[in-house]
Amino acid sequence: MRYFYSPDTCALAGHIALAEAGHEPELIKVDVFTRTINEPGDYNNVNPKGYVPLLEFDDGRKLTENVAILRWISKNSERFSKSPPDDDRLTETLAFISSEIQKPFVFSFFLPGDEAKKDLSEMVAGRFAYLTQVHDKKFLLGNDFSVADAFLYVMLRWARMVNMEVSTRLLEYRDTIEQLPSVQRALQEEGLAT
Ligand SMILES: N[C@@H](CCC(=O)N[C@@H](CS)C(=O)NCC(=O)O)C(=O)O
Repeated sequence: MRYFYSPDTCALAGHIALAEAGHEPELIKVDVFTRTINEPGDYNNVNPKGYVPLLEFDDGRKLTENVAILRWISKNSERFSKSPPDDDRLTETLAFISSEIQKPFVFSFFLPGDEAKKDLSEMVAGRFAYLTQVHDKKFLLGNDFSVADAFLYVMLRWARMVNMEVSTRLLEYRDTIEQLPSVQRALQEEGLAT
């Protein structure tokens, strides 16, 4: 199995989930700005979409999109199958993080125009505020860590990177996740450990 990622991007979520699940993929670092990898050919030949993450199975099949990759990891490991999250809730939560937090976050980083940036980051802050209101368990889907937590953790890293204010509850949640050995391992492998 090979996992194509770029450090501290949304692909860190799948990286953490793979580590937590006990999968040991070969990690392939992609430069998303030049779309190149450390092997012959450019990344567009691997993924015509041009972005990370991408999970490639040993038989050559490829899976893209955070939601699909994270769901695959959740369903294909003993670790997550021990106490599987409700499948509909998992999909709902991953879709929410992907389209309501991750995408506007990325646009706020790269779109020109201060007004657009401000609107988008207010939108993201509103989504974090919503999550603070509705989630009262240790993790997003209950008392067990799920792949959705790996995804939200990465979004909270981004919030820290841009000094976005988030609730104390989410900060504590982020810090709890950051202590997990799988998270520390993925951070180490991406050169992000402090
Ligand atoms: N819809 C995709 C979006 C992935 C995405 O936005 N990836 C970013 C990193 S967080 C990327 O590789 N951007 C480079 C590009 O779009 O060229 C998914 O959820 O997997």
